[in-house]
Amino acid sequence: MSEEKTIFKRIIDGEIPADIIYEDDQCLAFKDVNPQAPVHVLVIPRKEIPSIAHLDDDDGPLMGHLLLTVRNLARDLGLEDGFRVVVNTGEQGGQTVDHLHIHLLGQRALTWPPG
Ligand code: DGP
Repeated sequence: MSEEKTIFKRIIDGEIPADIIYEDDQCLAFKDVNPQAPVHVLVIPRKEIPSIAHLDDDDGPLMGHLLLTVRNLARDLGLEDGFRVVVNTGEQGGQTVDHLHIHLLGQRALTWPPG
């Protein structure tokens, strides 16, 4: 795990721009730069947690808040026909940014299994 600031921490700190659609004291949500669906949003905690594997036991309320934020965004973005929530974790999980993030994908029929 790198000690350098991640790209998402730089977005949190306002050092690089992002298309932020929601933020509060615990998290922010912004459009993925490489969208895989018409709606592709990332929800990230302000707290620097590298991945789900790095969660502390007392991060439960924060994770609940992130999922409720996903629910609210899905509602606000008109995803009433369904959506997918993905949290890539670690090298084999396809994680490329070492700051925990939840992908919210929608507005197209998503297939299963994923690649
Ligand atoms: P993952 O593979 O789960 O670690 O997904 C990382 C996602 O982050 C990927 O879909 C592309 C997105 N991403 C990477 N860099 C940036 C950036 O600078 N801005 C935005 N908005 N998204 C980024």
